[in-house]
Amino acid sequence: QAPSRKRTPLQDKEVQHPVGKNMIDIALRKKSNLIASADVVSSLELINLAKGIGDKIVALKLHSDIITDFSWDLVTELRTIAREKDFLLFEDRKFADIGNTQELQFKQGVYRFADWVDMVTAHPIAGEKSFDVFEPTGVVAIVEMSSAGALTDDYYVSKALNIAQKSADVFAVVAQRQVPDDLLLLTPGVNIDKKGDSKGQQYNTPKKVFSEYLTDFMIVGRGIYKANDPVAAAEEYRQQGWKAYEDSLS
Ligand code: 5FU
Repeated sequence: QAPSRKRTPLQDKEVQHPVGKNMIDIALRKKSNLIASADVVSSLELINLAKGIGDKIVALKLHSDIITDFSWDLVTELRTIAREKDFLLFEDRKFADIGNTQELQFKQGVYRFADWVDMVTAHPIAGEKSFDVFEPTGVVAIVEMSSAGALTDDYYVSKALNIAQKSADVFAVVAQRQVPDDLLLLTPGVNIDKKGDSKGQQYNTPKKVFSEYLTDFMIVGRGIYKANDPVAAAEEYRQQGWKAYEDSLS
């Protein structure tokens, strides 16, 4: 899909949510629109990764339920590193239930995300009111998925965007296309070297997502944490991503 509008620079975006504003401020301070997806399964790997790449990223995206030895010590340490290195903690929980259940999953249980994460992902599948349980945590609505055969077709995406725009807690969406300007666009499925994996993931280059989708932030997982040198890889993605963003301004 050819971009129909010019990109609005990050500093001119009309994002009202404090977490969204914070993301933009961090991006401009660091010249980075990189979100690293830390899909590692131990606290030690996670802490090492966070310390190593923390100053190159805007947010560290987590799947807390894959961490074998998840603990409150881990949360405390992550929060300390996030403060020192100036990035946000982003739990990719992909809530997808009725509001009451999501509230319990968000505030109770082992993870108690409400107590420590800056932003979470949620599917709009259960309707607008299901988003009302996350305040003041920022919500990133999943309106389109990167994987082959995803059910998020044009009809779903337009209905999902509608819900995202109506909710005051949603400041960003995950999608593989340009979205309305009042939402930040976060795009996963980004890798410099690979086209996809054997389980349906599909990759684009940083250049493509910034120039064609006009994404605001790219999400990179294996391209960084599986690299021989994750710190060097994070720097490479940061540079390529920021250059692609700047090129797409003109
Ligand atoms: F919503 C989505 C999506 O549509 N595609 C994704 O890949 C989320 N993701 C997440 O981004 C996924 O759960 C991984 O945590 C990450 C991509 O990791 P990769 O290693 O770069 O493929």
